[in-house]
Amino acid sequence: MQSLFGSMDAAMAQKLLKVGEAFNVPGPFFNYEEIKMGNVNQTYKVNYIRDDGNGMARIKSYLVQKINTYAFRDPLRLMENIENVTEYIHMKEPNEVCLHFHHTQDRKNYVLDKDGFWRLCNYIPSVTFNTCDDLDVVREAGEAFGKFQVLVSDFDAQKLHYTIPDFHNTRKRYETLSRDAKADPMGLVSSVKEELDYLLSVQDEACRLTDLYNEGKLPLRVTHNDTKINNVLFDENTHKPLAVIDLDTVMPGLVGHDFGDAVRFAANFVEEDDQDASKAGVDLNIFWAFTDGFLKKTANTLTENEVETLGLSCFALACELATRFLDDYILGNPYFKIRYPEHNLVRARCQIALAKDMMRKMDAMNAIVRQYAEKYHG
Ligand code: GN1
Ligand code: MG
Repeated sequence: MQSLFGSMDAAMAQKLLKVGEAFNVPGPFFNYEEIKMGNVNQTYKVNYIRDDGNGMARIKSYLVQKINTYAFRDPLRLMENIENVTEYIHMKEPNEVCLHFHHTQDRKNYVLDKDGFWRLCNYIPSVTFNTCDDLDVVREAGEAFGKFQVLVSDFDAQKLHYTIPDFHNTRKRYETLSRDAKADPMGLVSSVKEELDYLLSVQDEACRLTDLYNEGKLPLRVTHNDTKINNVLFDENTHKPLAVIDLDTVMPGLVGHDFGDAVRFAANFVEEDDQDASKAGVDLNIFWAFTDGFLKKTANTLTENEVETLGLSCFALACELATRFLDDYILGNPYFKIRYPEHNLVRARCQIALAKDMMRKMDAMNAIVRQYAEKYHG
């Protein structure tokens, strides 16, 4: 028999319909599509039919997400953070587009049922970029993340829960990798010896950012912590940034975490899971454009040590992600979504190749950072 929901998975459609009902979304359910972008949570664009006021039907969309509670062990506190941070941003910029999470009858911004932990927010019509050669767009992304940093800089960090403790503690990430490699639960470690050896050989350099913080040489700020360029929504026509999204990891952190993560994602010649790691590397033009945008917004707020370690932070984040992907591969992929068995290993190799290229280009990267730090330090 043909399903009422056509090519959609009928059980999933029913589930999303139920979630929508719990959040009091009006109008008949039309359809849904899965948004495959994130590597941790499940995301769906859910469409409803509305009357446009002239007797015609129009589509009204929402975003529904199922939180990965293996990654986010305390989703209630995560939603508390999101509520506080989004409210704070909206208060400061009431006229800007922003995410708004809906509430249930009993004023909860989530639904917890036998299938998981769900939330629902407005859908912002926009485009996103996984890779981008347009330097203006990259510069705008740098400005958007820089602006976000300044916007949340006076948010009371005491109010923030650590949604994932030690998220960017590179030392801890290395400890975890070493421990899991020793345990070798899937018997895979002998096949990744080259990757493991490389990562361990650069451990001290990769952890220098974390060490400098522990020595009191870098200030703790409120940071986004997941600054992939696809977490900036751009206007479909003008390609100007509309909003920074994915606030699950807004926590106290270092400015280098946001800068470094953005660069390791956006300035790579290839996507982070390209099967041909030999193509990975830093595109200095992209690096230059992102740095220009980011420092335009933040240069005045940064300490000397922060500026001096921005180049290093890119290497640190590439290595940190490589340790995370490799660790997940060794454990049988419990954390990141994968599309094929070697996916996490492919990701790890790509980050390693990128990290090596960053090492070769570190002087150039530092020079670019210095140039823009001086330009925008007024
Ligand atoms: C995860 O789910 P997504 O794509 O926003 C991860 C990031 C990684 C990224 C790698 C909470 O982000 O830290 O950099 O994958 N988020 C979490 O693609 O672990
Ligand atoms: Mg994320």
